[in-house]
Amino acid sequence: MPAVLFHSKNDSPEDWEAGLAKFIPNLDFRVWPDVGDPSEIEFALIWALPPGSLKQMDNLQCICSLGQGVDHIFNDTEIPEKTKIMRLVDPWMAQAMSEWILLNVLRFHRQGIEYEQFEREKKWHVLPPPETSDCKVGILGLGELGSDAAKKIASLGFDVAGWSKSPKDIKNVKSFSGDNQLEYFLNRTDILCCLLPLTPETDGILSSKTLSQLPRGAYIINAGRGRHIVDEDLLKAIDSGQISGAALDVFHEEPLPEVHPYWTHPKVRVWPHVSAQSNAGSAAKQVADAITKVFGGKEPDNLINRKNQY
Ligand code: NDP
Ligand code: OXD
Repeated sequence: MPAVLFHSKNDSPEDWEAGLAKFIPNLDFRVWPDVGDPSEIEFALIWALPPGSLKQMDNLQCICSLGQGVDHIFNDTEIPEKTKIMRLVDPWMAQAMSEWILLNVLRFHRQGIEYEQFEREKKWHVLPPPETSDCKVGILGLGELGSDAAKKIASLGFDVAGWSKSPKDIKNVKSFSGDNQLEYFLNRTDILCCLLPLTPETDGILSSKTLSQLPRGAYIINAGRGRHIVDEDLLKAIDSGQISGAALDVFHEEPLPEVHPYWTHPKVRVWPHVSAQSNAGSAAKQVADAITKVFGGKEPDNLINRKNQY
C-alpha cells in the first residue's frame, strides 16, 4: 500500500495514526521528517510544512490540509499542478467556531469591555441595556464556518448580514457579495467577524480604509487569518475610538511575539489560535475516506479550487 505523510505543529501524530487506523488498519503512516522513500508517499496530511518539502515526492497525488484553511499549502509554490489539494470540512469545527464567535459577539454586545473596566475600578456603575435586534452583526465569509456562525447569531435575534464572493440565501441573514457591495456591508456592521480564507484577494482586507467604513465604535472579531488585518491600522483605529475593541485568534506571526502591542492593549483580547482546532476524533473518518479514494484512483471530497486558492 502507498504511504501517507503527516506533519503538524500542534496536532498529535499518535491521535491521527490511531484515528485513521480505525478505518484503514494497515496504513503506512509516516511522520515528518521520517519520510523514508519519498516516492512511496501518495497522500500528505499536513499543516504548515516548510515550503519545498514535498518536491521529491514524485508520486504525491493529494495534499490534505490538517485544517479548514489551505493558505499554508499555497505558501509552497512548487506543488505540481497535477497534485490535488483538499481540506477538512468538519461540522465539529463549525460548532467550535460558532461558539467562539458567539462568545465574543455577546461580550461586545453586552458591554463587556465597559463592565470589565468598571470591575477593575471597583465601580458599581449601570449602563442603559443594549437592544439585540438593533445590533448589526456582519460576517466576512459565508462558507462552512461563516454560514454556521451567521445562522446561530441570527437565531438569538441579532440583525445579521454576511459578505461573500457569490450571493447567498440563508434564512434571516442578509447577503452582500462582491467588492462593490463591501462598503455597504461595512457601513451597516456594528460587530464585524472575519471568517474569510487568506488569498491574494483578501490579504490586508481590514485596513484603515475598510475600518473607516464601519460605524464609529464598531468591534472586530478575527478568526480568519492574521494577515486579513493590517495591525498598525487596527491599533490606530482603536486608539482613535473608531473601533471600540477587538478579539483576535489569528496573527501575522504565531505565536504572537511577546513585544506585540496586542498583548497589553486593554481593548484587545488575544487567543492562541484555538477558536476551532482540528480534531482527529471527529475528522479521521473523512480523511480515511479521502485516502481510500485517492489510493483507488478516485477524486476525494472537499477539493480546493487552485485558481481561487480556497
Ligand atoms: P470556506 O471556503 O467554506 O468559505 C470561505 C468564504 O469566504 C466563502 O463564503 C467565500 O465566498 C468567501 N470568500 C472567499 N474569498 C472572497 C472574496 N475575495 N470576496 C468575498 N468573499 C470571499 O471556508 P471556511 O468557512 O471553511 O473557513 C474560512 C477560514 O477560516 C479558513 O480559510 C481559515 O483561514 C479560517 N479558520 C480558522 C480557524 C481557527 O481556529 N482560527 C479554524 C478553521 C478555519 P463564496 O461562498 O462565494 O465562495
Ligand atoms: C484551520 C485553522 O484552518 O485551524 O483549520 O486555522
